[in-house]
Amino acid sequence: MATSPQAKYRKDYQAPTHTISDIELFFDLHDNQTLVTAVSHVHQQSESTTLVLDGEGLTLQSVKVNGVDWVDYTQSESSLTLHQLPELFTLTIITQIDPQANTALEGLYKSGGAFCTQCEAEGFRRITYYLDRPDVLAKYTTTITADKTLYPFLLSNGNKLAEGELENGRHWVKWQDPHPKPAYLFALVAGDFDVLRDHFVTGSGRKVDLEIFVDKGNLDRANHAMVSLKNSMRWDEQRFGLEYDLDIYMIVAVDFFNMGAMENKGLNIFNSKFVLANEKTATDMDYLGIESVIGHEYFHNWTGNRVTCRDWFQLSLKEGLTVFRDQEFSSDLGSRAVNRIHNVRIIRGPQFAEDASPMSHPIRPDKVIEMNNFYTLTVYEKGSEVIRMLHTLLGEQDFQKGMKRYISRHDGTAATCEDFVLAMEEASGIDLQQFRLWYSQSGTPLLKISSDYQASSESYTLTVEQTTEPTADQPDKQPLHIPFDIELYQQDGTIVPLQCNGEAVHHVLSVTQPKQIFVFDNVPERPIPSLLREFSAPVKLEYDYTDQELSFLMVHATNEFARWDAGQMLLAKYIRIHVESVQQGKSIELPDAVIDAFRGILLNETLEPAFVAEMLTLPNHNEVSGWYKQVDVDAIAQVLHQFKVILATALVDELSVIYHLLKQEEYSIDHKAIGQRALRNTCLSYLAYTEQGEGLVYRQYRQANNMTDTMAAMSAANAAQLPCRETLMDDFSAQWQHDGLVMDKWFALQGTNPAEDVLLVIKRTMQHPAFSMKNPNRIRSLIGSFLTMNPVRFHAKTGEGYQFAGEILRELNTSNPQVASRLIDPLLKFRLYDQHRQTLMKKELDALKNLDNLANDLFEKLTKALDQ
Ligand code: B3K
Ligand code: ZN
Repeated sequence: MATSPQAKYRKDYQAPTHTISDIELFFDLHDNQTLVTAVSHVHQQSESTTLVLDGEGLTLQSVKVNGVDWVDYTQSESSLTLHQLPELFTLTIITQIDPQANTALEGLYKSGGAFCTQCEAEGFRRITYYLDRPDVLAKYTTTITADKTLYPFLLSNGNKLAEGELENGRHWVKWQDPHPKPAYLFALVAGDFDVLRDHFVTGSGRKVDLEIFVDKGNLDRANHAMVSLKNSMRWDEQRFGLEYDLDIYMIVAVDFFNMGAMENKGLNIFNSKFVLANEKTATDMDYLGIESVIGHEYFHNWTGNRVTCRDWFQLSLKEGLTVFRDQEFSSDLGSRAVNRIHNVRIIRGPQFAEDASPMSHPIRPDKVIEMNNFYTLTVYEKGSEVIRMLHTLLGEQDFQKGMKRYISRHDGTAATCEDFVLAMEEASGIDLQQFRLWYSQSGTPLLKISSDYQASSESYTLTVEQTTEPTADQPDKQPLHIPFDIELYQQDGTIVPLQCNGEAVHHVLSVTQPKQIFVFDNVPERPIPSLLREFSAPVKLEYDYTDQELSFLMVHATNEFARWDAGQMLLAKYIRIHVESVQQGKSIELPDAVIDAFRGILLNETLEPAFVAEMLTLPNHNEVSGWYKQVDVDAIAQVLHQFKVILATALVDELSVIYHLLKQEEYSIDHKAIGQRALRNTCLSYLAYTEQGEGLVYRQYRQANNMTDTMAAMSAANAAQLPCRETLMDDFSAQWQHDGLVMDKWFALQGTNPAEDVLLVIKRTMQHPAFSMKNPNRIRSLIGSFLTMNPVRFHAKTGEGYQFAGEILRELNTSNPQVASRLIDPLLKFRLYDQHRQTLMKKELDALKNLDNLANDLFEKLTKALDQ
C-alpha cells in the first residue's frame, strides 16, 4: 500500500478560507473526454492568500485568475493549491474527465446510455477542482452541450434559462438554480427518456411542474412515483408547513446507482428500483419503498437543502431528521403500527449489530476516513430515533415550534446538530443538556427493570437500571436521558392511572440516572406493566415477564405496537431456551399456551390483517444473532426453522382458512388490500411447511395476477425447499430475463437459497445474461443477499462462503469501492463466531488488507476490525 489515508476529526473543523458566491459550469459531454469549465467568483475570508481546492482523478487543462493564465499553483493527487491570490477574483479552471471509465459511480458517469452525476458526499471533486465541502454555498449556472440524437434531454438544477442548436448535431441547454447550495447537491443528467408530466399547486397557489424521467418503454411504471411525489408535497405543507420553492421538480430514474436516491436540488436522481413499479413488476413492499424514498428525497428540500450541514460529521442533522419525516409520512398515510414495527425491526436487528461491531460510532461521528462509510443505519435510523425521542419529550406542538425556529434561523445556511437541539430546547423550555449525549455516545443502552408490589400500601415500584457496554470506539459510557413510556394494567385489562405521591404523572418517564426508582401509588392490585411502549428509546430492555403476562399484553395492551412487542418477547424467550436445547442435543417444543396465544391473534377478527401478519413473523436470524456474544449460526437456524414447522403444524387449520378467505379476485394497491395480501402470504409462508404446501404454492404461482403473490409463492418454495422451486424459478427467469430490475427478485432468491450447493448455483448465476458485476443492484441482490441473508451457507465450516466474499471484494475494491465497503460488513463481525470460523474470516480480511491498491473505504473498515 502507498501512504495510509488520513482521518479527519470533528473537533478540527475550521471555517473555509474562501467562499464562492457563484459558479458557472460548462460541460462539453463526450463518453471518454468530457471537458468541464468552471468559472467561480471567489472571496478571501481569512488571512490566507492561498486556496486549496479538492480534486480527484482529474486531468487539469488550464487555470486562469481574472482571465489571465495562473502558473503559481501546486498539484497533488487530491488537491490543487493556488498561491498569491488577490482578495476577490474570478477563477476559471478547465478539467477533462472520463465518464465512461467511471465504474465507481461517483462524480459524472454513464448509466446505460445516459450521463448522470452523484456528488454526495465528495463526488463533485471528481468533476472539477472546487471547495468540495458542505459549508461553501454558491449559486450555480450550468450549461450542458451534447449530441442531440443520443441526449435529447439535458438537465441540471433549478430553472431552464435558454437552449440552442449547434453544428455537428449537438445542442445545449442552460440552467440556473437561484438557491445557493453546496457542491454535493449539484446534478446533471443527459439522455433519452420517456417523461411522465404532471403538476402540483402549492398551498400558496404556485404551480410546480413535475417531471419523472424513465428509460424508454417504462412510462407505465412511473405512476406510483408521481402519486407519491404529490402526496409528499401535500403532506409537508400540512404537517410541517413547508412548501416547495422552485417552479419545477424533476426525478430521473437510472439503473446504475450506488444507493437508493439522491436529493439534488430540483433534480433528484433515483435508483430505478425506487421509481419503477406496476402490479406485474413490483411487490407491495416495493410500492411502499417507493412512497417512502420519494418522500424522503422530497423532504430533504427543506431538511438538507435549504438548511444544509456545516460539515459531514453533522450528517445526521439532515438524515436522521429526514428519516423521521419520511417515517411520519408513511405512518400518516398507512398503518402507524405496522410502520413502527418495521422501523423497530431495523433498529433492533442491523442497527444494534452495527453498534456492537468494529464500525460502532455515535450518530454524530468524531472521526472519519472515508465519508461514504458513514451513511449508516446509526446515522440514519438511530438518528431518526433520536429525533423521535425529542418528539416524544416535546410533543407534536412544541416539536413543530422548534422546527419553525430551526428552519427560519438557519434557512440558506449550513448548520450543526447543536443548532437543531438548541432550537428544540428554546421552543419547549425543556432542558436537553443530558439528552445531547445521544449525539456523542455510541452503543446500545440496556435498561434492566425490576418491579415490586406492596399490597398493604397499594404501591408499585419499578426499579430502572441503565448501562451501556463499551463499544469499539468508546470505552467509557455515561447515563443518558431516556424517555421511558409505560402503562400499567389490572388483571381485567383496566389501565391503572399513574400517580406518584398522589399526583398524576405522565406515562413517559424520564430516566436519567444509572439507577432510578419510580414508586406509583393507588395501585389496587399487582399490575402488569407494559414497558418501553412505542419503543420510546433505542435501547435493549430486560424484564422478567412470565408467559402469562406476555400473553395478556398480546391481547390487552392498548397500543398495537406493545401487543406485537409482547408477542416478540414471548417468542424470544423460547428461541433462547431452545438454542440451548439444540446445543445440548435436546428437542425443540413450544408450550400449548404459547401456540394458543398466536392462535388467538390469528382468529381475532378485530385486528388489521397487516398487523396480524407482523404478529406472526418470527424475528430473523440476524436479529436473533444480535442477542449473543458468541453466535451459534446453525443452532439459531435450526430453532427458527423448527418454530416455523411447529406453528405451521399446530395452526394448519386456522392458517388454511384465513389463506382461502383472503383471496382477492381484483388487484388494487390500497393499504387495506396490501394488508390482506400480507396476511395471506404470511399464512402461505407457514403452510409451505405442511402437507398442503407444494399444492398451494404451485397454484398461487400459476394464478397470481400480481408480483406480490408471485414472489410470495416463490419465496415460500425457496425457504421450505419445495419440489416445485426449480420449476417456478425457471419459469420466472424465462419470463423476465430481459428485465434486470425484476430479475433482482430472482437473484435474491438464488442468494438466499438454503440448499447446500447454493454457492455453485450463485457462481453459475453470475453468468446469467441479466447479471452484471457493474450494476450495484444486481450485486446486492445475488451476492449481498447471500452474505447477509443466508447465514448458514455463508458461514459454512469449509470457509467457501468467506473465500467467495473475499474474491468478490477484491474485484469491487477496484471497480466500485462503495459497494465493496457495504458488502464487507458481515466479514468484519468475525469475533462473534467460533475460533475455526474466526480464523477463516480473518484470513480473507488480511488478504484484502494487503492489497496494493486498497481503497480508503475498505482500508478504514479493515483497520478498525483487525486492529481492535
Ligand atoms: N443523501 C443521499 C445519500 C448519499 C450517499 C452518499 N454515499 C440519499 C439520502 O439519504 O437521501
Ligand atoms: Zn437522506
